[in-house]
Amino acid sequence: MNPLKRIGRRRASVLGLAALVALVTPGTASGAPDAVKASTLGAQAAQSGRYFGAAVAAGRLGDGTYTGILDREFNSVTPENEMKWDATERSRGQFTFGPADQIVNRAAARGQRLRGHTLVWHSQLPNWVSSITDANTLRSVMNHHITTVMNRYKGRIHSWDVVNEAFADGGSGQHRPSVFQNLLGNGFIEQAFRTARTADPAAKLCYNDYNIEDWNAAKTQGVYRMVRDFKARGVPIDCVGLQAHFGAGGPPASFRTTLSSFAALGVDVQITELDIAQAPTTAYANTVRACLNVARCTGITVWGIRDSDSWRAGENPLLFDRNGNKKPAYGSTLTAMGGTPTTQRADTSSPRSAAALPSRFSWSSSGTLISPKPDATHNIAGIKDPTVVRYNGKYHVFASVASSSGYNLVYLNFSDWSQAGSATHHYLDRSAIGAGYRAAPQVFYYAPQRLWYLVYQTGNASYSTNPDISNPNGWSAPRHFYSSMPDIIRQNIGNGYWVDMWVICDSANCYLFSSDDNGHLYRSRTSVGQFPNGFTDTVIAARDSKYALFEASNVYKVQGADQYLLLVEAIGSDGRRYFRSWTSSSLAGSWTQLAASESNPFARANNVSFPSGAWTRDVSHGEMIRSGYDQTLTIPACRLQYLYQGMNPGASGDYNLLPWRLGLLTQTNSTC
Ligand code: 9MR
Repeated sequence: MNPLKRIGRRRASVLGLAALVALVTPGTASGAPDAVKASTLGAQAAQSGRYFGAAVAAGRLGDGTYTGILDREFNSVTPENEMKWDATERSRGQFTFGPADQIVNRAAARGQRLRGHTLVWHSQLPNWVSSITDANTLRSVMNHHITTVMNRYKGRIHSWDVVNEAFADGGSGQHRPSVFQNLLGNGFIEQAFRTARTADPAAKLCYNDYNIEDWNAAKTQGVYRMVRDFKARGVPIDCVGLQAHFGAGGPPASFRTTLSSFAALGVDVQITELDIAQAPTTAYANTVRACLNVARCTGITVWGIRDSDSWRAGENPLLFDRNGNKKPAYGSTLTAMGGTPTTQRADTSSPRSAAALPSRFSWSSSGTLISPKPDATHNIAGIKDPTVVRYNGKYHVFASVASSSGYNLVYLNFSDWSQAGSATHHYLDRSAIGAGYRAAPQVFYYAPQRLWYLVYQTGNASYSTNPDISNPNGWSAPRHFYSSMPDIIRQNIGNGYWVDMWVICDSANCYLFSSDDNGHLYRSRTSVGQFPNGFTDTVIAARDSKYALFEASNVYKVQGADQYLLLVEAIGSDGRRYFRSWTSSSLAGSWTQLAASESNPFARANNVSFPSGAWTRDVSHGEMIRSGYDQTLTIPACRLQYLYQGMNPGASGDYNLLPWRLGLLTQTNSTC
């Protein structure tokens, strides 16, 4: 946004509809927004509300091929070994969380969900536990272990394997011997689940095992009887994990019966460690189909990414070969979920390779959620240009505050939207950010430096950093990204203003987008290693007429899809603000129209319903609710939400004194 004397609502409204039609290039949007075929596993699984995950090893996170596939294909992560007892509590009471934290923090920052694996297991158990001989000691050690590990990751793990592999192989259908079984008896599993429920009441608690896929197996029946008994007696259990380590024949014929029989007990089922010897296409497709056919089968995890990452590497059981190429089973898996595989090449070069987002949008708006809170020294007229991340269980919102004396910034946090109105407003002119013209903030966590960045406009593109997003006093003094306005902007800006700086990074580069209120979107580049320094190579990333490509651009990575989303605010034929949208397969690529016209907008008064009253006709400068919080700016592929500024349609007068307020759009035509 521009803080100076600038185009007002009335001036914009002189644009007639005919003029607008000429300004806006024709959209490519076609028919209805129904069933979208995604081209990655996670995005396609999300179409039915499921996840598609992978076991991840902390030691491989430095391998770019590995993380490239992980971030492109998977929306859930299970630490392969890092949360096991021998990794987390090697000696009694001494907990080590480094490698598990690495996986958890990385996944959380990218919006990937997490499975916890595993709390109580006879294997990978340190000697000091297996050599305990006293039942009371073991019980207290087990409870302490469960509580400490679950507390560490509370709120971040969607499902925990509380007890792993407690049943014996063969025909007995009974528990296997273990130190837990031997000292605590059959009740140890129940004890573990009860402790787990207390430790993290929000996590789903799973019993996880192998060779329980065949309904006719004694082991399956033993587990089934236990779950039935737990449900009958109110012992907390929410899910059964079927590991699904299959031979080349794939799942047994009764696999779907097994899944639906467990589900009928009132628990979710999840395929937790899928791998299949030689990865036959049909075997993978059959496994996936069995899950899709059971409503309570909520997700699938493969036990590794490339064959060379597998604990069964000699059997090549996974979906990617050792070079990271998709194997035939990848295609059959994606197709079985209803997705469309793309060729390897198209994945990196075609701008249309992923269709994770629909081409039409409809929204429902909240009423006004956030209004100015003037104090003795801040006589605020409008609150504007919000940026938001969800981190540590809270929404953290930064916004511009406008008054007759100009623009500065405000910060507030709250745990849910119903609390937004009562949150305290912290004026950031009291921090080292200082007084004077600072506006249009953008916040993100720059993971390589473990620092929060607030990017904003000051006439230049500026930023401050803070190790703790929740500390309003922790921001550093402003620094500039550029020594002066890049030449290409100077040459094209005309009578416009240089506004709305926006940073987004992929694995190699960071890009800084900005607008000139004169029909140009600019893009500069630096490397991830050099950021925040070195922004150069400024180019015009998109151009249109002044009002069709006005300002307030947002650029996001669509989770699980080979797709980026660009939003730019436009001024419509009615003089009202709205958003147009484009997609690209690369941040440096060209942008293809998605929903980009007045009749098919990304978000405009004509595709927004206002159940609690039409308090605005403008859908103006805002920010998407992201699925993570890091510099990749990842958003979900469905059920989008957008925090925006709107205002009383009757308001007029000095632009800086307009009564802007914040509200939240929620997508209503999501297909997943
Ligand atoms: O994949 C894991 C491998 O790296 C470990 O060496 C092994 C040690 O037991 O555990 C593997 O994962 C197992 C999982 O935790 C439980 N189900 C069986 C998996 C394959 O052995």
